[in-house]
Amino acid sequence: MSLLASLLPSVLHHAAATDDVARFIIGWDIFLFVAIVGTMFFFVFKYNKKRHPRAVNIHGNAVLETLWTVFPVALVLVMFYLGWSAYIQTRVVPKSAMDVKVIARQWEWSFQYMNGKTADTLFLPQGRPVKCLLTSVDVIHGFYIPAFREKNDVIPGRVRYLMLYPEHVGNYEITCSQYCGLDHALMMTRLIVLPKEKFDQWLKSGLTGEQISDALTGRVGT
Ligand SMILES: [Cu+2]
Repeated sequence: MSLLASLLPSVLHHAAATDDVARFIIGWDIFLFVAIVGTMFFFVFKYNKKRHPRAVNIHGNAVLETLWTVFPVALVLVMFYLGWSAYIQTRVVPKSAMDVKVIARQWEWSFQYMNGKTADTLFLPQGRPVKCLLTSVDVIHGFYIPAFREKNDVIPGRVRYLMLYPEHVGNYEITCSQYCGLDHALMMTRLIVLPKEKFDQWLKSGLTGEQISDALTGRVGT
C-alpha cells in the first residue's frame, strides 16, 4: 500500500483513479529531482577547477535540445490527460443520480433530500450515484470528503455540484476545506453510507440520524 493510500484510505474506484494520478506525478517528480540534482553534482565533480582549470564553451547539440524539449512536453501532456480523465468522472451526472441539497453555514452542514427531509449527517444509499447540490447561506465554504478524494467550493448565491458514488457501506468524514471564520475547524460532520433498504427506511421514517447510526454500530468504516 502506498504512503498516500495509507494516509488517506480511499473507498471507491474514482478515488483509486485520483490516487493513480497522484502516484504517477509524484513518482516522476522524485525521479526527475534525483536525476537533475544527481547530474548537477556529477558535473560539479567532473568539471571542477582542479580537473578543468580552463573553461571551454560548448555550442548547441540538436539531439539533446530536441530531447529536452519533446520529453517534458510529452510528460506534462500525459499528466494532464490522466488528471483530466480522472476529474471528468466526477463531473458526469448519470440519469440514475439522486439529488441531495448540501447547505453550508457558519459553522455547520445540513442536508436536504428531495422529499423535504433534512438531516445534519449525510446519509446515502449504497450503490446509487448522488449529485450533491452545494450552496451556502453566508460565506465561502468547501465541501470535502477525504475518503472519496472529492472537494468543491460552496459559494453563496450559486449552486455548484459534486458527484458521489458510494460503493461501500461505511462512515466517512466530511469537513470544510475553506477557512470560513472562527469555528471553521469544527465544521465537520459524517457521511454514512447505508444499505439501500436501510436508507429507504430512514428516508421515509421519522428516525433521526443518531437512531440510525446507533443501529449501525459495528459497521463503521474508514
Ligand atoms: Cu466552512
